[in-house]
Amino acid sequence: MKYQPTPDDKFSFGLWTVGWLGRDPFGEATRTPLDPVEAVGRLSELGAYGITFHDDDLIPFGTSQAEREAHVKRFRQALESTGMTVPMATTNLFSHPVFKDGAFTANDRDVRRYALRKTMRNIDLAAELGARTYVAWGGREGAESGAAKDVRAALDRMKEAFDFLAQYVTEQGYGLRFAIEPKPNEPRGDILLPTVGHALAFIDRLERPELFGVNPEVGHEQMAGLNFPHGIAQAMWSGKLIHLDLNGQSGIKYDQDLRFGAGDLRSAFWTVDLLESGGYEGPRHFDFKPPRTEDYDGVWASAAGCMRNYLILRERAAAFRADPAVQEALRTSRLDQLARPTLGEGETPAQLLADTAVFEEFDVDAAAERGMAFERLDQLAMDHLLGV
Ligand code: 3MF
Ligand code: MG
Ligand code: MG
Repeated sequence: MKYQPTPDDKFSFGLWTVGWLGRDPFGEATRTPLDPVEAVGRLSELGAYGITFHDDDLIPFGTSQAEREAHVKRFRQALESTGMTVPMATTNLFSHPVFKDGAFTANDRDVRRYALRKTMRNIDLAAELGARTYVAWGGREGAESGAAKDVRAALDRMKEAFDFLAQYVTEQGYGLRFAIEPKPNEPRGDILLPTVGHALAFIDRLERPELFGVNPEVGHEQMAGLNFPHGIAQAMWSGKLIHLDLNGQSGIKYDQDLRFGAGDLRSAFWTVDLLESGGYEGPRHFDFKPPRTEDYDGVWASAAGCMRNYLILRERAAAFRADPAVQEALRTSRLDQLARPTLGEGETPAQLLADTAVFEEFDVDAAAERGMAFERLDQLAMDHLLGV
């Protein structure tokens, strides 16, 4: 069947996505709790290969040690019977009121130390279940007012936490890397490491940067008015795109978490084009929320829609790249020239200065008159996207 996902497509979902009960700031839950075991089974039937979780999605906060083991055992059995994997896990450092001022950067030192222990405990479980990526979204690391957070001190504490956790996974011999997930705001008024660019710059300051990458989310970059494909392209260029959260967003507003393909469809097209042509090999992970209007039939339809839209866009992007008219248009727009180094091999400043064709004899007006032909190129993309 066309657009039918298989495990080779590497689609994964957070337990908290299909498991979202529909509680929002203005209304109560519209759905009843979903058993993680059922989530594994349903997602596997739909064609996903992986499931991801926050510690508290799998083992409710405050569970005793004995009960904890029972939860893990049932989950592991579900994984084994379906062949589903756990490519990534993460920590909930935002729901419990203790984290109201953040976790790794909370002003309260005891809260920061507790957050480290909570994270270490779930890292152990992640490693045990074979995860390769550990995501860190600092949802409450931020502030609503100026004096409340000394941002430079908070970044010191953030670095301290990540350096410490990197030391822990290294000492334990876990084959895990961390992926930092940026978000500009919500639930805090302003969140630290708000965009992919901020996160990349932060990673460079860590003691073991090779153990870190980013987990960009479509809607998070778009909430900041940024171009998602450009953000992940820079992460790829830096060798730091190790995971990502795919979903849909319509412009600068609250974190909509629509299913992938909803919202900004053109951005979704370029995202898939880039992932597929740029050599990204990680999971295609969906972090979306089936709207609270939906019952469970709607939840599974929404999850299936994420994967279906990805596969449709993958086909359309491949057709775009393969089209001889597109290849010709790319040349007309001189993308081949952009791929060429600006300087000759080993060319020195003195040699460039001596080359009069570059400056003294360069016909600036003629160069300025050349059209770039981007509109024709973009219309070809549009035609492919629309399937005409
Ligand atoms: C919030 C998010 C988070 C993160 C998750 C880590 C609850 O906007 O996107 O989902 O993705 O905490 O993966
Ligand atoms: Mg989000
Ligand atoms: Mg996310």
